[in-house]
Amino acid sequence: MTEDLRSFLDFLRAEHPEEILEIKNQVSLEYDMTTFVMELAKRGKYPLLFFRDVKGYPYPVVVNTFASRRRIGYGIGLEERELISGWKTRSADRIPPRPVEDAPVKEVIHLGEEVDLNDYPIPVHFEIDGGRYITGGVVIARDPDTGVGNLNFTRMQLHDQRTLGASLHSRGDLWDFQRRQSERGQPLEVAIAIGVHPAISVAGATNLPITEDEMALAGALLGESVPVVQAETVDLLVPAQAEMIIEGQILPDTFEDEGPLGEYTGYASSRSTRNVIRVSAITHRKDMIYQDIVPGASAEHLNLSKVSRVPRTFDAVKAAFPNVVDMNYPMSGTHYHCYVSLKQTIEGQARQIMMLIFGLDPYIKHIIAVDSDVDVYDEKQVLWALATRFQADRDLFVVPGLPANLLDPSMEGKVGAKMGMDATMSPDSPAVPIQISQESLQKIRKQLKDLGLG
Ligand SMILES: Cc1cc2nc3c(=O)[nH]c(=O)nc-3n(C[C@H](O)[C@H](O)[C@H](O)COP(=O)(O)O)c2cc1C
Ligand SMILES: [Mn+2]
Repeated sequence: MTEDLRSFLDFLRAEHPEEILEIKNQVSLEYDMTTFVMELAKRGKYPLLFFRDVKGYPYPVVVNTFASRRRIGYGIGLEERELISGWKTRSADRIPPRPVEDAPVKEVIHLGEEVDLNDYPIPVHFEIDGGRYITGGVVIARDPDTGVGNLNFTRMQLHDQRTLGASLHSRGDLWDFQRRQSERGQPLEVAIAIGVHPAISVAGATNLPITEDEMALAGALLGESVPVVQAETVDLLVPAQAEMIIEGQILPDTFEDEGPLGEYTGYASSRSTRNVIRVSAITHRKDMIYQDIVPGASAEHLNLSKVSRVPRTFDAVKAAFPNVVDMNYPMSGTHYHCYVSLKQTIEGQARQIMMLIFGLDPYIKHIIAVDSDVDVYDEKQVLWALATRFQADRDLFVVPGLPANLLDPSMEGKVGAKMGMDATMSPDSPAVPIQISQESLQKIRKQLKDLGLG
């Protein structure tokens, strides 16, 4: 496995050059990188983008790292198809980080007054956004009571040269640490790692129980311990091979307006906990690469969260119903849709499974259950099953008043409705799905290859 972001980029250049697109033209810090990502997505293209020349800054910027599931797989050593099943095995044996002396991230050190966040290519993504946002930073912190470490992704707005705004709206572990420190009138020390190996980013987007440190999950996904080094101004260990570290404190009693930011729903959100981070140090490599994640409903923002969320639900569903075959949270439904396939053994089972998924994942709003001949990753097949195996008066159910994601702009109040659609074929249905001849398929596939259309 590769050991840091830059060796991962070298690996892609050498082994999978189609996965990386280098842009030599000058781009502006405002909007251009987002536009590149969104326009390529419209064309069905999701390469990692390496911007050599960002106007006014000496550092290159990498975006779209997590936009393809295949590339996330390359990052953590799993085939795209194994991302769900392999996750469980790979994440089981946690490997704690290993303190080292040699830390490229300390090549340049700025302390106190010398710190200026304006010196780094922190972009503005959308016109509606409140300003420049750090979106690709992994926030490292420790539980103030137990000392257990934590990784987390949080949007951070650049307020001024030494101040960032943050929103801890998803009420994760970082939010809980901050809440407890704030009750004591104490700040919470944080370090923000920018430009890290994909295994660390994937671990950062994972919600482990508060008693478990995601840095040890990063080690498990990497297959070896993450090399870490003591931060300069806070009592935290940070990835020694990161491109950049920002150190600081979340203040206990200071709040400032933050937002809006284009969120994964495809809408701008001003919902914010309005936290303030006072920055005390920045360290980075001399020739650092800045890593950004395009927010909004971008493939990478959505994929990075889904890569650990789907296996968590799938494992629990599969433990109760081994006849569940596959599960997909499709990109088109932001975080609110789920397609699940199963080999139904008793009548009503698809409904039972859908109820379980609603119980396990409060973000899920609409589920389509299909038979195992339908590929849940192929939206056309799922919608074909809905068109041909589903009757709304018989196969649809709605459950009102369940916890839901508060960023859903269609919600009124704090609870939402759930809809299950059973698009599995009834056992007595006389319908026979048409299939093409397997023998002919083998033959024609060869011919298509010869024609350069394979
Ligand atoms: C790119 C990205 C951006 C995110 N931004 C935020 C954010 O601004 N605020 C927030 O509360 N959660 C955000 N999340 C979700 C949390 O990072 C995620 O739930 C994390 O696993 C929580 O970790 P923790 O419970 O260990 O603190 C984001 C996730 C991703 C992948
Ligand atoms: Mn956590």
